[in-house]
Amino acid sequence: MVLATVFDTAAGSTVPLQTQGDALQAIQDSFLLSSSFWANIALAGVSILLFVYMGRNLSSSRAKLIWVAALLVPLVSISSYSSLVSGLTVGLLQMPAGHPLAGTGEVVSPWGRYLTWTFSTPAILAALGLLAGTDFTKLFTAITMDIGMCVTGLAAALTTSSLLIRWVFFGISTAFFLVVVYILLAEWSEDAARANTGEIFDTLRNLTVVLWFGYPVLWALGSEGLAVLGVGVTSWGYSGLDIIAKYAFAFLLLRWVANNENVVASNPSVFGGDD
Ligand code: RET
Repeated sequence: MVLATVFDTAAGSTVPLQTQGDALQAIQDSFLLSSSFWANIALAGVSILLFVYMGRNLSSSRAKLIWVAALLVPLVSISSYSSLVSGLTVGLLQMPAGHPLAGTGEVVSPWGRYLTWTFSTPAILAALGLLAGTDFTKLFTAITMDIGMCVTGLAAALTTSSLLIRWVFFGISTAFFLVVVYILLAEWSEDAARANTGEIFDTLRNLTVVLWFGYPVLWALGSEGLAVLGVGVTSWGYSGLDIIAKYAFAFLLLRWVANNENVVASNPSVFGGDD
């Protein structure tokens, strides 16, 4: 049971004040939740070492840029999961009326996930866009829409005033997401075919599109949405998706870049051209 500090309001009523210690206690009380964080800390650590090793012989600046973008993914991840497991970016929220968990007390919300996706997903898209040899306009569009998706996803998770507003933010986030999917499927696929990276791009694009659709589905079914799944299962769902969408993705990408550096080195510059 979580012990909340209480503070007195001007009107004389008392309001529970959550501390980081309360969140940490809630995490430590749930094996499912804490293991979903620790598994990713361990995997991110191994991935960082492996990816540094895999990029050791790269020499062209284009290949190195893709490598840095791929390396950022586990670097952001280890920071993200360390903040989650310490309770720093985990909240205890009272869900609004109408939510299935309304009135059941404080619901553990690992909102730090949505915040740190703002940094990790642009790195994934940068790596994919560079691999496809796309131009600056399309890269900028994909990344800014993706940031819009993450920030409005964070808003959906943190809104406690109204159930409707939670789902409105979910809808806005989904709209941003669909723009990203369109760019991946329609624009970058063509760019990659022109840049002779079509085969590996298509594999990574399919992996990305399929897995990324899992995130909103999990949000809708999990504790933040319809609460068909509990907090621990939802968190493991995200952690499982992360393991493939981040570490397996970056591994496949880096392995290909290390073996085909000459192909990416001859890609047109993302800042070049007049479009
Ligand atoms: C949310 C909820 C609102 C609607 C949508 C979402 C999509 C999230 C996605 C996350 C991908 C995260 C990755 C992280 C890697 O570090 C925010 C869950 C559309 C697509 C790949």
